[in-house]
Amino acid sequence: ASQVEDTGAPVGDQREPHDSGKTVSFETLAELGVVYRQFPIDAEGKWEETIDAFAKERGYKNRDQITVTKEGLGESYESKIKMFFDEHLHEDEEIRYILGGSGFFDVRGFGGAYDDQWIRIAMEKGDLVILPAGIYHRFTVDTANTITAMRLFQDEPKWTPYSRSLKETEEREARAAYINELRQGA
Ligand code: KMT
Ligand code: NI
Repeated sequence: ASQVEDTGAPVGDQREPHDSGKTVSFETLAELGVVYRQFPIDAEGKWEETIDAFAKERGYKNRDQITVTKEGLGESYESKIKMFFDEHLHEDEEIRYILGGSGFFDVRGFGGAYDDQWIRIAMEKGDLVILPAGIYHRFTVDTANTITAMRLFQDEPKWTPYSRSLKETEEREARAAYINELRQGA
């Protein structure tokens, strides 16, 4: 994966790379509380033990799988991917491990050089990302239109997306806690 900055609103097809040509460091991601790891998917299946160990260490007791494809979603495909691409936050972490296909997670910078700018994380097979609770983000498939991801979570996941467009997100506990953490880390 590579990180690229994508400053603008999506112009044209959200699935296009929209590559600004600027590379964002992993350090910048880490400063936003975003964890990015690679656990290559090997033919022998060793990756499963690696993921099990990682999940155990972080207390992710549960997991499931999500597949986003035109075939799988049929009529609702276009509306579904537009939904994923609406800027939002959650009250829990969002953990995704890519089992196949590819796509982009965009996260908003906060403070410093990337304040309120989109940072695009290109995700492919073997990539894992943890988006902290309270971070503004969005997701899209790329032009290949297919991705399969493992979703990891602790207990009952609180994945309700709170759209930034509704304006109340700034008042949310998870947002306040996130910003507090960033300030303490700075
Ligand atoms: C989400 O919550 O936006 C998703 O899970 C998108 C698909 S996961 C690659
Ligand atoms: Ni989300």
